[in-house]
Amino acid sequence: MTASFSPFAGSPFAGGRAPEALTPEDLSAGDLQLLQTARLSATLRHAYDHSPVQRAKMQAAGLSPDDFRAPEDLRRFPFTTKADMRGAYPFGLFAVPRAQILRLHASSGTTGKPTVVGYTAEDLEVWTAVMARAIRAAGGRPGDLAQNAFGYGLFTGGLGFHYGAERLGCTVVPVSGGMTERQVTLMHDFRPRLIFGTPSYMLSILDEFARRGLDPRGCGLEIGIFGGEPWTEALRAEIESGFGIAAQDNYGLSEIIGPGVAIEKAGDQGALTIWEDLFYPEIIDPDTGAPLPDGAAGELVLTTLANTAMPMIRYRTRDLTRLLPGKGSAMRRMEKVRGRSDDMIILRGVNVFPTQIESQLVGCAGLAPHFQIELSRPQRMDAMAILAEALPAHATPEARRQAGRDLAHRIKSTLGLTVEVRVGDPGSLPRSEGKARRVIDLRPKD
Ligand code: DLL
Repeated sequence: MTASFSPFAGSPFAGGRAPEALTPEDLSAGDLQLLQTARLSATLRHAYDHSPVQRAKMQAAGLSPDDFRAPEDLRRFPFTTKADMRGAYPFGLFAVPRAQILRLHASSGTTGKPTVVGYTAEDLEVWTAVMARAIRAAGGRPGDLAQNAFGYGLFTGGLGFHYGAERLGCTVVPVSGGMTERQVTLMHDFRPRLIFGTPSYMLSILDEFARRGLDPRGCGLEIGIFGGEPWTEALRAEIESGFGIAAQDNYGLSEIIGPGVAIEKAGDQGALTIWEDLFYPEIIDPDTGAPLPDGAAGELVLTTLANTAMPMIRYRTRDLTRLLPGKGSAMRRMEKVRGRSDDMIILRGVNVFPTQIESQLVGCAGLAPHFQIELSRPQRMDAMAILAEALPAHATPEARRQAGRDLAHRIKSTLGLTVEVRVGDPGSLPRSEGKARRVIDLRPKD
């Protein structure tokens, strides 16, 4: 039964052109829309026929795949949410028998059971191809040596980049995240042109270079592809100048495929091209769920166009961004994600994202780029403390007090927030090996 779903069925590309061949340059706006329409229709049909959860949701909304004719019709279909994923734990959203799944991944999330995702052979092929395409678009080339510092395992970062880089023809060093001493030794000795990892882990690597007295700009690196967590232009500047590289952003999430949903192409920093032949984006108002036009800021919603194991219909990512027109391509771009709606802190009536703190802190004189945000409720009022760290050359008590005052002042004048800044000893904050834990919430649970 499941064999009847082909990601290419009914499309102008039926007959087996691999997705890898569908570079943005290949597709006119008209062809892209034809392809999306055919694939959306096939995906809705596949989900309805093979996923009881998705069918029940469509039926409850009084809809069937026959109600879909054009991409505008998609907005009538129900969202899929994290709660649906949890409710279906572990395999309830699969639309193929478990035995056809070749790989499982899971993301731990902050609470409760992990979110489990599965891949058929076709899905792994699509993922590998789109990752190869993404790495190439960011500037990677066949023959490059690529150090992969994303964690291998249930997290999609490690294996996603691994197979994509191999497909492109790179020499992959599968070092994974952590063991930072060895990481630096390998970088120094192997001289990779490319590196992949989380942006916060790159800072840990930078520290290790400094500790060893080695020059991070002297190991031949040219391009880094980073993602897995929100990061700011300030952090990009820190990483680019620290390593002497171009630092490109890559966005993705396990529920949709893993890394590879969108990438900053070489020379186009600040906006990520969404591979719209494989993932269909919408922006909605996070409070009402109402669709918003291109250009408006809101929550990103994604529908998969070629996934077989787990077709995702209108998945609410909770990531906040906006859609921008394509550049040299029919495929639209998205602004760098500034945070997740559920990471937003509301402090005495002011909304703030950890990235806004990062923007103020990174590059502050005397402070290292590491930080954590501590929330507490000392006298029934919420309070925020920024845990920062002195740079070794600025670690005197007076220099720390000054740096703390400067940062508190910057945060007050840009975000309107009164915060306490505690500047610890050099090396006192925990170092990230993957996704950084930014918020420590000490407030009593009510
Ligand atoms: O983080 C997949 C990934 C791995 C993407 C490596 C890029 C590089 P999850 O563990 O399921 O998957 O977490 C997905 O991480 O919904 C965002 O909130 C956040 N995220 C991922 N990439 C970015 C990014 C992977 N470039 C969740 N900018 C997503 C901001 C990001 N947030």
